[in-house]
Amino acid sequence: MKSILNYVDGEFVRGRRDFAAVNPADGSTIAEVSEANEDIVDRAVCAARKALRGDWGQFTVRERSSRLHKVADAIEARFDSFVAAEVADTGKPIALASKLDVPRAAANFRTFADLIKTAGVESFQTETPDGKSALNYAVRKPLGVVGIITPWNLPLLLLTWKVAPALACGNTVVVKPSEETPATATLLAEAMKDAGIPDGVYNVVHGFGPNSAGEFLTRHPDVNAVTLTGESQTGAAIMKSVAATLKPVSFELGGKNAAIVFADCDLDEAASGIAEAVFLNTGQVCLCTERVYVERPIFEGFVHKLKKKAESLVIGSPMDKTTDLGPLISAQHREKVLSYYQLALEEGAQLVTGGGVPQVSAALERGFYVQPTIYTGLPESARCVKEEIFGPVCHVAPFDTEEEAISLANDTKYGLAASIWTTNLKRGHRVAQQMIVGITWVNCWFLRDLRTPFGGVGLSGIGREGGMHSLNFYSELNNVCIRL
Ligand code: NAD
Ligand code: 6OH
Repeated sequence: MKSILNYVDGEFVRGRRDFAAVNPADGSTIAEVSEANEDIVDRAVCAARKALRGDWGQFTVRERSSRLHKVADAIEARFDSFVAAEVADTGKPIALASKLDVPRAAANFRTFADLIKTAGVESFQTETPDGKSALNYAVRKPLGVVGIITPWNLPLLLLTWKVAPALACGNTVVVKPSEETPATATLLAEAMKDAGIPDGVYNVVHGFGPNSAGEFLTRHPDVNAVTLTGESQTGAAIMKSVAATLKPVSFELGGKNAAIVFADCDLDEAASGIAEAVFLNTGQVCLCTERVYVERPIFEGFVHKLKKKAESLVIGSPMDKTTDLGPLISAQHREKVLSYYQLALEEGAQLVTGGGVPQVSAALERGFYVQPTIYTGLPESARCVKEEIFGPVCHVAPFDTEEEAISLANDTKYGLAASIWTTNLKRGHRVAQQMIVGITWVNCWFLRDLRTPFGGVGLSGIGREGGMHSLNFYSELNNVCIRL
């Protein structure tokens, strides 16, 4: 059986006990993962602290940038291994991992490697009361040791989305990948070695959240900042744990994202776009749409088209290049999603399609598959309309006016993403600007430019990452004021 170990100060380290990594497509155990106890987490944090004082801390920005490009090269050189590891851990289709997850990991490093070289800082010439002046300018410095905690849905993409800017700013990191998907963070350690990143700069500790590696890391007094992508309640738990040491946090959390489809949209484009937004990665993307509001004259036609799209998705082995929909991440998550399928009916939903477990081949019978599912007819107060399900499912409801659509879309405690589908440019701008979210797409979804602000409102997060927003989170600015 393959072992997945912790990575501390450039060495692979075994913990005191193991837990199983399971392939969601067939329920088989793919590796034994070594859980980091508190001592290993402490060693990782100490190694990261020591590395700040070593070569890494002396590197010029140009040198750091060049090494980060080498990390991207090393990921590309190991492309097939990263894809295979990600597919085995998550059950996502190989086509998706090859098109999205692994290329984005390399792109994350290249983007921040380039950005750090050109990033400016603020400066002001300040008039003083005596009629003279002073010069203010800010100096960018690393925060120190950054604790990075990541989820299972896009494991490598989301980990590198934080590791790349943290390293670009000169920090060292200790990462705690999800217990469900430990493989690619560990493989990244090998890419770091290939790229000449000094020992101790990138460390990996495996384990769970509460009373395990996640909590040991976030409460460690020598960690300078914590960044999390995960559930909203995990953000709340981590906030408590960092409170005693006042660490800055950046949280990218859950969502209950809405799409608004106006009667003047391109109906085929909207149906295709929303099918992707609901079902990509089996609905396990924080940005996925779970609420669709459609202007009444096209409601029936839209539901019909979306149903056809859902029913045409190929459910199958993640290793098959034609598969659109893989399994959910775990048996436990499948229980959760199926319980919402049941609840939707109890809350009065009409089932348009799906609602259960699909027929799959004998080899996949122990996998965690569910059907792509569409409901209509729920009241807005229904739990299925309010709570994040995180599966391949949406509820579609009609609306009559623009004002009503805006108010329905915004009626949520979350606020991550929204999409608007219209051919009326003025309306697109007008409605987009009224969405209470971090990201609004018009006639598209999950179209990313890594320089743009990314994050959420309300239960969807704290802060923004992306481009300069990432550089600002992962650095301390020291303002220097000189009397001239
Ligand atoms: P999760 O919150 O259960 O786990 C995320 C990570 O936090 C894991 O590594 C876990 O071990 C760790 N963790 C859990 N409790 C902890 C604690 N008390 N202290 C320290 N660490 C702890 O999330 P998940 O189930 O892995 O991922 C799915 C969730 O993530 C969904 O809610 C989804 O919307 C959200 N998500 C948000 C974004 C975004 O960018 N906003 C992106 C991806 C996923
Ligand atoms: C959530 O599951 C997806 C988040 C995506 C990003 O953070 C990104 O940078 O594209």
